[in-house]
Amino acid sequence: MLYFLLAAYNEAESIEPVFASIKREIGNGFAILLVDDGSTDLTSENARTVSGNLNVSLELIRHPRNLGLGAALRTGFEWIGANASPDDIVVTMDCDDTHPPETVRCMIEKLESGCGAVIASRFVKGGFCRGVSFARSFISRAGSFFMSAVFHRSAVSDWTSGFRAYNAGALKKAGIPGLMRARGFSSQLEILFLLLSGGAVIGECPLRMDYSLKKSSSKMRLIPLLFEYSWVFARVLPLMAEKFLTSP
Ligand SMILES: Nc1nc2c(ncn2[C@@H]2O[C@H](COP(=O)(O)OP(=O)(O)O)[C@@H](O)[C@H]2O)c(=O)[nH]1
Ligand SMILES: [Mg+2]
Repeated sequence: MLYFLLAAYNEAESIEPVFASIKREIGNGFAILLVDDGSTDLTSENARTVSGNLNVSLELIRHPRNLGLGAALRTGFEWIGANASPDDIVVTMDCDDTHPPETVRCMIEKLESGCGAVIASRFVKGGFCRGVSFARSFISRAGSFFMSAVFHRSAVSDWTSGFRAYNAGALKKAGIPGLMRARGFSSQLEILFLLLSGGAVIGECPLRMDYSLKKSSSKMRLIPLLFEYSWVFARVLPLMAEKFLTSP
């Protein structure tokens, strides 16, 4: 089974285009697992209506209040752990209509060839992100460049893209969600660290992303996020260092 795990916070406007583009691209044989993280708009209501109209299978989980992206992903992975089988595939995407589902085909192929997870990367050949501010683009690129230089054996080029496909068995093997602690956006980095330190092979596919399609405003807050990253680093670095920083 193919699951689309969408963590959403106040994405009412994007629900229809996101569900419709997944349906257009994938057809049948998938389910959407939406974690509505305490939205104050019509995110959940729209999800129910649109999934009914499009005949899409929907599992909706609601947090009573906003707990953060990491907490929502954790809830989603808990559901996957309890309901999916090890061969199932979990795709995480932003619920803001900026992640093109066409990329999923390439991601599934790489999972089938043995990767534990596949990242839709802005920074591999053929990938790009247009419509984003110069400052933000520079920071993501420089951050990922730095990480790839330090952990060059990982072959990861885009450390913070939230558009990923995971093998459900690989998540379990890496202790996800049990070992997840990050509650915010830094959870994406934490998940990758947990997979890599557990020995998973990570693949990448080019992500062609048009950020100007985004309907909601960005919920990413840079300064708190930098603090969160330092905390994730401090916690997981010892595990990573053992595998990636010692001589081969
Ligand atoms: N569950 C949950 N999801 C969130 C939260 N903040 C953002 N998101 C979702 O995480 C994804 C990424 O957020 P987004 O604003 O698109 O960040 P950007 O793409 O980095 O500008 C979107 O699908 C949001 O709806 C949150 O507090 N809780
Ligand atoms: Mg986004």
